[in-house]
Amino acid sequence: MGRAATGLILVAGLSQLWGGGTADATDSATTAAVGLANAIDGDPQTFWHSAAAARKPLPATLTLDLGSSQQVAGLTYLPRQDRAIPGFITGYNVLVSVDGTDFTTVATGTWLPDAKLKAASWPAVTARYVRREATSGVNGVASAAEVNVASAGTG
Ligand SMILES: [Ca+2]
Repeated sequence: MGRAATGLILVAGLSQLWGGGTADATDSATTAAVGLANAIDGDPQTFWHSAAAARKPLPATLTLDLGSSQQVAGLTYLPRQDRAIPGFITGYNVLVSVDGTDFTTVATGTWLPDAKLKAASWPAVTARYVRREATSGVNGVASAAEVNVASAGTG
């Protein structure tokens, strides 16, 4: 279990779990170079990128399957770290679900268009699926170097 710079306690072992391929992305054409796995591989230098804006406008979603229902209270988002800015997510929703079908919005907000670690938090709920929906981003696309889920805040 790690503690992010955002004051959130990250759910243990998720990068390994997601690295196994249980994460799912929708509305996002991915290639090997910019695939979803890059957002959950624990490496800040690799990133996921949504499809070109002209081909598939935002929102772009990235849905994480935690493998089992657990307490979730936050999400961290590390923007791309390669000094390029397209895809910095500036508007987001976070939705959660216990069954992967019915999702409830737990957080909505905006992030500054820079490369610093971002976070969203909400009152703890039990969920298996956490979906980060990018509603706006620099150049009309979304990218993410790392996305993680938190089980609780640090108070
Ligand atoms: Ca990465």
